[in-house]
Amino acid sequence: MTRTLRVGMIGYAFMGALHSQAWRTLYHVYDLGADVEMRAICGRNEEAVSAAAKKLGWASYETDWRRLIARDDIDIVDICTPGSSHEEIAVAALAAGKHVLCEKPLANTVAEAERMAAAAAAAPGTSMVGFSYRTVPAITYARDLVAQGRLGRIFHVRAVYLQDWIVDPEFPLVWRLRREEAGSGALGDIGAHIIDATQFITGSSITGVSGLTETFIADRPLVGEVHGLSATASSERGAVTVDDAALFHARFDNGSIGSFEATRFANGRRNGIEIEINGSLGSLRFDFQSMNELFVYDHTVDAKDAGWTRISVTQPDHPYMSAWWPPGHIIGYEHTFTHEFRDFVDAIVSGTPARPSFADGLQVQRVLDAVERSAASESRWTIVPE
Ligand code: SOE
Repeated sequence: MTRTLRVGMIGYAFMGALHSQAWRTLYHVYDLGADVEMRAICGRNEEAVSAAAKKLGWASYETDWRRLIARDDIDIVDICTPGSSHEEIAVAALAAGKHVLCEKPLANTVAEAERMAAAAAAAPGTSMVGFSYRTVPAITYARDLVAQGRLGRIFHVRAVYLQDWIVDPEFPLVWRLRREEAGSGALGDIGAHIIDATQFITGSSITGVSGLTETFIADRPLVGEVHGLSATASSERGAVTVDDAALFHARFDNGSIGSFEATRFANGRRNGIEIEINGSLGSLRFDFQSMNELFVYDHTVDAKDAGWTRISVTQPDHPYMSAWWPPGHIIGYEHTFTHEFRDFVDAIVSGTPARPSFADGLQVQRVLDAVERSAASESRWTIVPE
């Protein structure tokens, strides 16, 4: 008899809608070792969450996450809430014997992440943190190329994650701009992605950083009313308590050095992720806005014939692509969540650890914390004399 995995998801904003799409698609696209049912969605506002259940395809809804994780018809808890609630929900769900998928970053602090990783290590359920860009086929293929030694010794890691959704100083003070809910700003929200993705691609860990953060707009109008994914501004104002941008240098344990930039003020860059790795035998370059392509430079070719190869990562034997369409029929952002959930369900069915694990999420949290401590100290900051 085929096993059924019944999913309960907490949150219904952007990530909730995106995860719903992936849960809806997963079962139809992959031959999983289990049936997957979208059993319940959870949110505090009953009118909004009942409408979301209907619109996003969930069989029922709850208004209290504690009731959701207590249900014996829920096997997987999918956490799509602000980071301030990740630990409480994940630890309770793991203790209730559930499998837990938690959106990134794992937590708002290292201490929270340590407790979550310890709970995951002790729990019977499978757990994973949602660094979805790992499952962009071109990024997984980049990892394969590095692991095969195609780039040789790695010298440079270069990564940016550029957004511009809060350039308007009157954009309201949403939860991502408040430390008590988000933990940090661009650094933890999108900087976490390029930290995880570059460590994943290189198979190497960041061992030290030197950081700089900036908050360009110090206060904003408080949120008035929230309608779906948008919010109106009230007449009152509040302080922005997180970074708007973070830049940092890093050393990796493979001896390479890295430069990173995560900002929400790159005006004109909506969701720009660019990664370049330079090695002794070649380089690779990835641009999320052309996410189905990977540029590879082979240094071993005669200089007269050397150049960048533009690989269309759409062949069936490219990572994850066998599930979709014939070569050249490209995929998008939302497909990466179907890939992520396929990996999670495979791990549950096979009883093997899922990656990225909560321990992986804790390591990223430690890098984030190191960048913030470095930026706060500015001990290495050298003033240019006038
Ligand atoms: C906002 O920056 C955000 O929704 C991130 O939180 C997601 O992780 C990223 O995939 C898209 O942008």
